[in-house]
Amino acid sequence: MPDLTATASRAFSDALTVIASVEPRISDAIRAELADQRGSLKLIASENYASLATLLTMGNWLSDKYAEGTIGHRFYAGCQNVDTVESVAAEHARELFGAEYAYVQPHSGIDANLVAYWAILNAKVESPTLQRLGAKTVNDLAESDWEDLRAEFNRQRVMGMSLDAGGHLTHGFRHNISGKMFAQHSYGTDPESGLIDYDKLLADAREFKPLILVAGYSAYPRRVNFARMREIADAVGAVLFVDMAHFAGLVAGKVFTGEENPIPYADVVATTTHKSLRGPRGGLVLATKEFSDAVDKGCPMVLGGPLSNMMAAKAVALAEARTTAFQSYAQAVADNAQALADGLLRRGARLVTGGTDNHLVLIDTTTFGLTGRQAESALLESGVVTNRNSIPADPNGAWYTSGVRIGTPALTSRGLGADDFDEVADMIVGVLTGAEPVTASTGKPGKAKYTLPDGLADRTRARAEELLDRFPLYPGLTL
Ligand code: DSN
Repeated sequence: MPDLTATASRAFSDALTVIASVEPRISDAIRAELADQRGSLKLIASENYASLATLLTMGNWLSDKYAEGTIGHRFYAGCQNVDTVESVAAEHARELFGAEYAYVQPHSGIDANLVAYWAILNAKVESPTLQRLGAKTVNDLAESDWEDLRAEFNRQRVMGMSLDAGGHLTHGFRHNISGKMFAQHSYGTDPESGLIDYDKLLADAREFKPLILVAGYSAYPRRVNFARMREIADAVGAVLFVDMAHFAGLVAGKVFTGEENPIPYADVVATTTHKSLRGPRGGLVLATKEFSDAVDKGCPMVLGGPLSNMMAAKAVALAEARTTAFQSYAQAVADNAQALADGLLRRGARLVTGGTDNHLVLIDTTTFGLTGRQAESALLESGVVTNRNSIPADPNGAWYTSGVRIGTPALTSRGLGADDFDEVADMIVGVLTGAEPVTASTGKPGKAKYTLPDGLADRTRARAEELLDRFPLYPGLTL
């Protein structure tokens, strides 16, 4: 077996030489990004490190081909190779997740969610306009019918988790198109436990009667019972749509099984491919046969032409996710999150829901006297990369926030284990304990500025670098 890392090193190095001959600032930025990623403690819950094979798949001639439409039914000639790429990626997605149908064209998670929403409207809305026209899908409508249709679709209802409870913008938030195209109602979490209260959710759903019940999250540190979600959707006649962008890797890696696996329960599931799934930046949609025709209309109804090079990279990453090595990785992601939560709690941090059983923890920074923004900045100065995040009933709003979200997928890819995450917890609590908010010029508590004791940031950064030196990113990659 040839040394594939040495081969990849030559490939990347040669590619950078070629790029530098045209625009050296870009090749420099690519090298600098690798250095940044190597040297910082990357704890953003939605980030990861794709494999060298996945990265190499993105830069090639597939990028130059237009291929709007679907496999075997394109609006352009000469798409036979794109058909192969898309078929292989979809086959891997179906088999990996046990789904009836997979659509691998979405360019991002938001795109995937929009395709899902459009497909559900398309398949489910009893529209007088559509009935009047005897049309099967909205694609058959004339321009003059669109106004009536918009009014009818606008009355449709979506019910998703609120942003401050951990839901995503696309689950009906008022500043996202999902909150504009639908009437929306958010469900929160129990004020005491921070957990989803399924009985209350059922009662709310009975009152609101959504067309679409959305399950899934970006910042909820717990598993969801999708069997309960299915029961609730059935009780009110809703379509169950699951956004598993954050935990797709834990589903693929068989950490979330039984009632924690959304695929057997949901009508439509969307995900990104670059978070815990560790693939290229992009999205995909899984669906039951009932919704497959409507999902297949994603491009050009919702999406621009598919990025064939990215679909190829999805195929490679999905093939990797079908291995037992990936299953071990996914289990380590969850085990490491547990170790991180235990380490933070033992050192006095308050965590939303009191802990975690997925890949992320959410620290309530108010117990350190800090906003999320101050905590995020103090940690970043110390070489610890996290992101600020709202917590339930957040007193500081969505910009400053009162929490930081911390995830284990990226550093687990580098090989860190439970003891290492305990050390990470020690660094985080050290910085948050040392940071002091700076009073604003108005005399009110400041929300952005902070101070750190002399030397704390440098000492923490040195500790982080020492830890990371033991876990090289892409071992053997000579760049
Ligand atoms: N940006 C993703 C996240 O950080 O969770 C969601 O869009």
